[in-house]
Amino acid sequence: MRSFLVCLIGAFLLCAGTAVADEPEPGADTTPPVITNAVLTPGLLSFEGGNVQVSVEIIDETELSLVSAQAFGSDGSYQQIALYQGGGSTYYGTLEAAANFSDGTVSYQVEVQAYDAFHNYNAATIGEVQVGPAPQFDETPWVSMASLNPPVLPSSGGPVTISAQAGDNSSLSAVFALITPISGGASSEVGLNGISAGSFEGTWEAPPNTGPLAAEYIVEVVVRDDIGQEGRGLAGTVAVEPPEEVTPPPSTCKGKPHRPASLPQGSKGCGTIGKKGR
Ligand SMILES: [Ca+2]
Ligand SMILES: [Ca+2]
Repeated sequence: MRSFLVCLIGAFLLCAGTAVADEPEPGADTTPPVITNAVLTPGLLSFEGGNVQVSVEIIDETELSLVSAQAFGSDGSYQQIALYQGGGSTYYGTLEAAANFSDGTVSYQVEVQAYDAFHNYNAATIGEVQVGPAPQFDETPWVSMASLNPPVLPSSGGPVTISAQAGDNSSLSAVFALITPISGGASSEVGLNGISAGSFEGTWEAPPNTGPLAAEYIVEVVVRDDIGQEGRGLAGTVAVEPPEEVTPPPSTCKGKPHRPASLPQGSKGCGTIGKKGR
């Protein structure tokens, strides 16, 4: 090759007798540069990307005339990397890996080319840098029209139907009602079943109330999506009434004026009915 170029440059007559133009001159360098000991640091980046240091040894027995590096992204990108000679035959450069907002990994193949002074050429893919996927935005699940029926029960308790509309941009993993006694104490959960697209329903069996006051419960509908994000909606409160007071036996004093307690007891005991047994 070189001898051919020399002929073109002006020594035509001297070369005229040379039968094969590609025949190397005595002592000419016919060996391409060697590309070795490549290091990419770091080889793996988070989705935010960043700089990667390229270090590579390019060795030639005579003299290098041109070295260069490129990065080919799996996203179709292309980047020229300037190489600077460090100590000896080591060259350094910087790959700037862009942020990756996709849900897949983007990789960069780094290739190095080198020419020596005798136009011998070599190229090598020296490694790959990976930029991880970005965490994808995922909406929280929604709940609407949470309701319950009936809101008031007799002291014996009974079934309460809880219903809600719910959904998610991806999918739901759980739909349930969380029932919390207002007076304190542990909450309980009741699963809601899908009854039609986006509609859920379940039944909670309210326990009987033996206390002196109404037992009240807060009912919330809780939904979770496939990655555990939670949405909540208040369905309302349920009141279980206290037992009715025991009806006192019919008074024989009905219609008669009650005798003040401060007065001595009358013959028939009227006005003192509440004090029996004392
Ligand atoms: Ca060489
Ligand atoms: Ca979601």
